[in-house]
Amino acid sequence: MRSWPAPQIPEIPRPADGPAAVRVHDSTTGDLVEAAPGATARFYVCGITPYDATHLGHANTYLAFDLLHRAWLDAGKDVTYASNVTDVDDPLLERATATGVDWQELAAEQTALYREDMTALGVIPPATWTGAVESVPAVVAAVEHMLDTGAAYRVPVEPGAGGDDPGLGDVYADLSADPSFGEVSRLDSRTMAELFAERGGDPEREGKKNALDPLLWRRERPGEPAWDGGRLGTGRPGWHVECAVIARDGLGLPFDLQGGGADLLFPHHEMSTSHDRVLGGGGARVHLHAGLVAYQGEKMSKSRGNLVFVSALRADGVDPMAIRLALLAHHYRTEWEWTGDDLRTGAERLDRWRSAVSGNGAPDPAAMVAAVRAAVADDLDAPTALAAVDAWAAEALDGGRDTADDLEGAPGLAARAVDALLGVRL
Ligand code: 5CA
Ligand code: ZN
Repeated sequence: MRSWPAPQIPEIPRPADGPAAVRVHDSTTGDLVEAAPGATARFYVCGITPYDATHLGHANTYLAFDLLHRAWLDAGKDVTYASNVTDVDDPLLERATATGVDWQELAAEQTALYREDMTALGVIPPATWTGAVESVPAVVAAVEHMLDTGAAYRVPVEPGAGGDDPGLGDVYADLSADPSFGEVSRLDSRTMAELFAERGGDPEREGKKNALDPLLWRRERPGEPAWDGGRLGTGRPGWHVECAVIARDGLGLPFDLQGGGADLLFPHHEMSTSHDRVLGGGGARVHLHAGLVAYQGEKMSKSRGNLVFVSALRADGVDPMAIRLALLAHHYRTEWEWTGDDLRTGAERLDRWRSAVSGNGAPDPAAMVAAVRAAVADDLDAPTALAAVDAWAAEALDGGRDTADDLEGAPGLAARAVDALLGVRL
């Protein structure tokens, strides 16, 4: 898919003592780890399912990974970012049916809106951005391979399903073919069973070998879109294998890091990593998850409908940089609840920072820039980074602008650093 325009990342002076190691919280072990210790960084962040996009929970997650992207670029790494759009899946089709719109139109319109929101928020786009629909031939080849190697099996479909070839069943992954299954989330079997049922799984489906075995290929059903599936028969891809294949094709296997909101650790990232493993290359070495944003007392979610949209705030005239600052004021791993105060605080901070960089001179920002770098490299600690800029801005504004101690060119240096490291354009 065509992604959105890349923001300009200003050049800023490199630290004299070399780049800091960028450490993040590995969801598997809970340890702080250097996810990309070498000269390159290859990462995959699960993209949107294009309906009810882009709410502030989505934006919060993508901003967290954008900070990581920027930290890696600042450390001089060659970064490759891949992502997807789940542009065909049960919840999207259900929403289209419920609202009487064509599912393709819904997906296209919401994907376009997401693209606009990401551009406005200054998020660096993925190098490869692949739709589930685009990935069908690659998914078919992968699932055929899994069938051939005994890592998948067919489950008969109900009468009326299966198009011209009802004898070919739906295809499920056989998790027993992967002895490492469970190593990503390390959950006990009861929690796995609960989360699988809650998050799109079908533990009750008759004919499965194991209740947790995930769907790889869903045969054609009356009224549902379907694609040529080669030896699989007509149908559409399962969710986890879609991300497994898109990440593999965008990055190669294994790759450094896979991320998303905390709701994706299980089953989604557990399953997609398992699929990559049986496809022969291992999946992400590190998994990273952002905390879920709540609103009105509950997780902001499409199914509950308690949503605040980036596009609605933009339409109200809110500066996207104020939204960016409102979200970055919370550490990415915390679970927090959005209120009107967040936006007010973000807008006030943006005003102060803009005032601070609007004179000819300002205090030397070198220590502030070092503090921002250190904070971001330490598990993307944006609140600490914002506090460092706040302190510098307070000093710049204290006693009026352009005092004798000021350094000429300091406002520009500070503005470029804030833009490069935090993605806030002043
Ligand atoms: N298309 C799949 C991933 S392959 C999907 O989960 N789509 S989504 O539209 O539901 O969510 C997009 C991203 O936003 C995911 O990383 C998800 O974990 C994250 N997300 C969803 N709701 C919230 C929330 N309330 N707070 C933070 N992140 C959220
Ligand atoms: Zn995904």
